[in-house]
Amino acid sequence: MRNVLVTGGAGFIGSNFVHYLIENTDDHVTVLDKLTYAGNLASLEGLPEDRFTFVKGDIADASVVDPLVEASDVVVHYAAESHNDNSLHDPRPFIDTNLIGTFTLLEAVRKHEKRYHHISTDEVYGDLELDDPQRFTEQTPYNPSSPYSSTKAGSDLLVRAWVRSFGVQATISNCSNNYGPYQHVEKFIPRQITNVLTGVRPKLYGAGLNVRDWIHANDHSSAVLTIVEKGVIGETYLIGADGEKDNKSVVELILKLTGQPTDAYDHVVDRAGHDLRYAIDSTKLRTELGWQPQYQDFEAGLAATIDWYRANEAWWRPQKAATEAKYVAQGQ
Ligand code: NAD
Ligand code: TDX
Repeated sequence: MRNVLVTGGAGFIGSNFVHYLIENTDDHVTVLDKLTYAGNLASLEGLPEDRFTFVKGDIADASVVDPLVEASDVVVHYAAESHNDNSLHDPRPFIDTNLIGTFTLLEAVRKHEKRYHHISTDEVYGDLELDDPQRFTEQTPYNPSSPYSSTKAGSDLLVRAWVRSFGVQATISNCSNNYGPYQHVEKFIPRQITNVLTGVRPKLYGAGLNVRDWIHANDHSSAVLTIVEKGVIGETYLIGADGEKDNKSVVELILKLTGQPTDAYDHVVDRAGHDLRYAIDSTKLRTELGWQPQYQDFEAGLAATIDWYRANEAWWRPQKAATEAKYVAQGQ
């Protein structure tokens, strides 16, 4: 049995990973999470008490981080400020958590000589043209666009430097856009699902031609566990499931699956600096570590996600009105 420290485990992807670890290993999991607006303890309900510990705290606070890292065998670092739109209006928390927080964790894993896995995003590579036949690979140069993605890029580079300069035993993964249960209603897919469920028309930024490469959060979790167990120290692995869709098609599919007319949405003000297209080539992870995604039917995965939001209104309802009001105030 390993002691796994999961930072950001009360957030969307972190909580999915915690459930996945509990179901697929005999590990003990400790979650360190600051419970910002994006953290929700309800996402961790029902976990077995003898295998799960929750600690409320800030990853940028060395006095909290140090003893937790010392007591762990593996650290998997999900905690972040994660929303591009927020980073355009108030970048400071992105610097504090994504850069200083990652630095604080790296110093602790260096001191205590612990295995570390760093969760990152495909957004560090910037964006692609719609008709570019190439996809992002581990060799693509970094070219981030937003305050969010630049702080994630900076955090990845800190990890690379700590591996090379101090011999830290780390791996990095850069994943494409996730969907699934427990995603905050500020994000694209849950915003549109819960808009429909509350009688509000979905909101598409600009023309809606931007493309995202969707992967189910469970497939992200299985990829991360594969890298933690079989990944080569110092290596980066791209995680993706060949799920490219333009935003307009996703909104139309949500409307179809909820029995609405497929044109019942609004175009709203576009995001500043809006990345056009992300696309991941995950050949390295598949061929070198033998990983395969399980959720390859996007429509079925989206339908199951809609069912989850229908069945779990108590989970998202408290955040919905304030999140939507903030968007409306921004013309979005
Ligand atoms: P999220 O915003 O849903 O969750 C982030 C969690 O981190 C929250 O529980 C929050 O309380 C916690 N947190 C924030 N600041 C903290 C701090 N200073 N100390 C401790 N905890 C703190 O984010 P998410 O969408 O689950 O993303 C998780 C990770 O995955 C991030 O590193 C993100 O960059 C990466 N990622 C996300 C996606 C995606 O599609 N959402 C894709 C690729 C990579
Ligand atoms: O209401 C909306 N309407 C809309 O058209 C919202 C909230 C978004 N969009 C568009 C913007 C993007 O093109 O949908 C797309 C997806 O938007 P987000 O859910 O905000 O995701 P994105 O900006 O692509 O970033 C996500 O994937 C990569 C995560 O939030 C990041 O944490 C991750 O790194």
